[in-house]
Amino acid sequence: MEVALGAGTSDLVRFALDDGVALITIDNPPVNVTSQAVRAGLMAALDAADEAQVSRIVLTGAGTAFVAGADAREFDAPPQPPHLPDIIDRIEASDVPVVAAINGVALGGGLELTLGCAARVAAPTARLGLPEVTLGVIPGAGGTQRLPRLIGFGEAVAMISEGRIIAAEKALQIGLIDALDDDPVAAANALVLPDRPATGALPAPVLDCAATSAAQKGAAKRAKGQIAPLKAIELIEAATQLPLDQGLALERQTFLDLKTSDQAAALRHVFFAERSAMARGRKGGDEITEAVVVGGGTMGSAIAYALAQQSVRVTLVETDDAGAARARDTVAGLYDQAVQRGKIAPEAAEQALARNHSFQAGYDSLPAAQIAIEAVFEDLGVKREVFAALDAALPRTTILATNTSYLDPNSIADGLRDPARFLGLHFFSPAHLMKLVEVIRAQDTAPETLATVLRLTRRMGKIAVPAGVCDGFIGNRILTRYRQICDVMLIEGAMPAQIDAAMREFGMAMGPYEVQDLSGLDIAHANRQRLNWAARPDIRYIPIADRIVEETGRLGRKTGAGWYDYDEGKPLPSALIEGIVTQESERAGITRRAFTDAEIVDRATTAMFDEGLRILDEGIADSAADIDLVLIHGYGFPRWRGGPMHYAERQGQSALLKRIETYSEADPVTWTVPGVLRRLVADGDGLKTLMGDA
Ligand code: 3H9
Repeated sequence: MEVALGAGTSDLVRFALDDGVALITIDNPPVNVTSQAVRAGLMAALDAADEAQVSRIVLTGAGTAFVAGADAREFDAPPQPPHLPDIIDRIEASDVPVVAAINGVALGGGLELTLGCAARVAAPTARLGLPEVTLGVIPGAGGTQRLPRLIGFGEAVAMISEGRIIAAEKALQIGLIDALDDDPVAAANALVLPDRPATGALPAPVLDCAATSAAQKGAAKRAKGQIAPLKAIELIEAATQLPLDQGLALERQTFLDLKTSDQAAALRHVFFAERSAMARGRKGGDEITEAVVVGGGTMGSAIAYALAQQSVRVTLVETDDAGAARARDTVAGLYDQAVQRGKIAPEAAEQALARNHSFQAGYDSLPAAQIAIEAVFEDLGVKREVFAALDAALPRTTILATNTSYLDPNSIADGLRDPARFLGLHFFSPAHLMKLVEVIRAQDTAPETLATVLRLTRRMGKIAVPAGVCDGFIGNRILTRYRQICDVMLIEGAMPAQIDAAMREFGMAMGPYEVQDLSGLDIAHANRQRLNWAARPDIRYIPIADRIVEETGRLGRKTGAGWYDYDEGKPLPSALIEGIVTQESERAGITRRAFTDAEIVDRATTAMFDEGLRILDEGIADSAADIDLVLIHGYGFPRWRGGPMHYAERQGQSALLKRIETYSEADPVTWTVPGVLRRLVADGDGLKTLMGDA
């Protein structure tokens, strides 16, 4: 029997009575987060249960989730009562046993709610965890104190410091839940309660120094620079010493401090930016089942493999039989890797290769695919020939996509029967692993074309960022500017190793010169030639990189040397390169000066922001959050800094304007003040208005 809760409560929490048992259902779609209204509803439901003098309370979630945690959208504001810890304390102290019926994900505050309960039953499909550190906070409603009491120090410290989410079966094995059942509500009703005290009254966990040091090492590797995992480890250690109430108070204070930290703000920003990006794939479009990929190199093969993982049948086109056979080997190699990593059984891999892939030379008898993706050599003439052939061989409705990184998609599309079904799909290598794809709107791309492609990329689990046409689109355009600023710092006094170390310390996955050595110096060289940088009045041309390519033939790791010398793979500063750098300073009449690491980071990140602002202002990117996603997922920008736009925005627009003005006074060619920034500061509008962020 459903009972209405008191006035002032929303219907986000439902209350029903059945044979002396109260069923409390949290119904806050899509994932039942514990917003203020839910918390108020829970308190009202507990009041109603008291009043009805029930013998048991069963707590569950509506839909497919139990509770995904606290509502992260509320984290920017001061916490509003009733607070989750108070609800959990009340549940734990209740004379009437409360049993959690975990019907789906129980994460963060959701799992903490269940830890206050007398017992937990979960559906086999449920997943459980305290992933707070991935949002830059720690469990703030008892997780660091109760979980180690329940499952032991070692399991708890690993789970919480990594933010690891586990399957229900594993949860049963480690004692986190008491039973598994397809119908957790019925099972929670019937469960014989375990004979043990409330979780908070269990003996303090026993410190395990080896587990602590493994967790600290893991955090240093996986989450370098991040505060939350280390704080979480400290709190779990504190649980071994402090009585529950003191441990909880310490945890609460730490949670509240971290909640307002820069790192938490950055990680929340990225979390919501990713959700918005994925949501684009839910806006219509057709389902793709049959694709053609042209070009069986590393990129084309990986794209074909990634498509096939979503049961798309892929025909890979090469120029001749030998090329088609090579492409087959490359794709088979990707399946082998998956087998080696235990992701797929050998027979299943063989079947998938046979079922989902075919390889052919030329364009005869192609299937009527819904999409064709070109991944051939980066040459306008070659690409145009490919599209002319595809246009002739495929139905008029087939979407045609180019995987170019730098060429103008509008020129590639020139001459097509129907340019409305043409666009760019800029995958990042290795395409089956990298989550980012830039989806390039060419001048005639139709909205339906975009919708179908975004639906496909969502299915592939990709973070798809739409972008307009400009040189390098979003990511490579910002990369070019970043590298250019670094080269300016080289000629003015820094050395590659210092810049790399400073950017790595900031959190970039690699420094800019290390990356060039890895990817090859010839690509950027060819781009500078193509854009005629040496003769451009709007660019302060620094000849160092071109001299390295042209005079020394050092193209990076593939030639055994580049910006660095290599000793058995270990990069070492090169006297030859440092000589070229100082020679160029002299030639330009520059007295070299020292740069601090902080200045290097400021200049590099301000340059990325400056270029990003122009990209936004030109309408190339749809939002600042999208730019952040591109840099984080494609270029190693630290997630916990939120991306270059978010990172800059936290510094304040006036400070940024002043900084760029100062740089520009000294070097007006490299630095011009973006008009849009002046406008924002003059109007007193926050950068957020321009950024249109979540
Ligand atoms: C916490 O609990 C702190 C406590 O310890 C202390 C409290 C005092 N908040 O990902 P999806 C939205 S910290 C607000 O697309 P899926 C999401 O934005 C929290 N909104 O679906 C999206 O909205 P929209 C600890 C949230 O099926 C929609 O739900 N918990 C939150 O792929 C669907 O999400 C976590 O860190 C949230 N916490 O995956 C869990 N979570 O439809 C974070 C989701 O408007 N969440 N939304 O775009 C997840 O890992 C995944 O969202 C989940 C579902 C696995 C739940």
